[in-house]
Amino acid sequence: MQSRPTVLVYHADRRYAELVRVPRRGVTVRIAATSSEAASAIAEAEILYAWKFPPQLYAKAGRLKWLQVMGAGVDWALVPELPPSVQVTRAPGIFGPWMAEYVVGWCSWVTQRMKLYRDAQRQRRWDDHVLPDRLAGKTMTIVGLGDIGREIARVARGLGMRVLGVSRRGRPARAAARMYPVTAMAQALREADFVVLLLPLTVETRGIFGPDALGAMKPTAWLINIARGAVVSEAALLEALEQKRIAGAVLDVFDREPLPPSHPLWRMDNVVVTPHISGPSTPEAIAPVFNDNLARYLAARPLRHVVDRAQGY
Ligand code: OXD
Repeated sequence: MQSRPTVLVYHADRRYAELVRVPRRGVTVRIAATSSEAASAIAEAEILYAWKFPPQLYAKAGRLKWLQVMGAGVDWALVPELPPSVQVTRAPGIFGPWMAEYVVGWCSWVTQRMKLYRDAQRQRRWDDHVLPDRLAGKTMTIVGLGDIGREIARVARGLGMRVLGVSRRGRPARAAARMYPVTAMAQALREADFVVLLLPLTVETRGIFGPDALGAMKPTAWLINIARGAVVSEAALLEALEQKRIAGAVLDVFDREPLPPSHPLWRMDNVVVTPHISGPSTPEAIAPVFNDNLARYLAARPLRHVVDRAQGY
């Protein structure tokens, strides 16, 4: 460890750096808002606090020991260029409440038939032929039951929903009435009224949600993807949506972001597109996680929330 380690904060929002609470021994905080600013600071950095750091700059990161990820997913951080000795830490406990409201909000949009009543309102039509439905009694299958999934499960259960979970090994979890290993995912999908994707993007999960998974869903079921676009086979999803083999999809993440204006998903009636906002990162929310780990780092104590680089999450 350098006597006064350098923390490089890589983000355009300066509040991330302003909220770094420096313990007594001190650190030097450097800020980079752009890739070229980062290029001139990375060689000094022992600690990197960043969102989507440019991988080509790791070649110069000779002193780097620890990367604290801002944001929920760590796939962008676990690139081959990142030196193997660097510890990566995530920020759990922050995104679950946001994403739970997103998921339950859009599930309610479906069951409360919000689109239908708004359309009727625009036409000044008193349409009382269709009644809303209830979330209570519906089944939500959450694929990827980490800390975010458990929070979504808690909120969904509070509304009377039945929650099934899918995880790598399918180990029992209090959050779900029943857990399934990923090899038996189709069984959990068959029962779902809402399927929520929350798996990390890894070599194993890329494209995991393809024709078989979509084919296992009920024609009345909705898919909600708040994981990564690439866990779903986009071609299979477009086909399932076009042929109405599933009721619809609420998509916050895409293969290509921003979603190109010519993309067919924009114009599909049974698709809701949101611009990757389901779990926003704020400097205020992540600062306590970083500052706690910074104090540990400087005291040579083990860091918390360390990512298993081999597993990819
Ligand atoms: C993410 C995020 O990792 O938005 O996708 O935090």
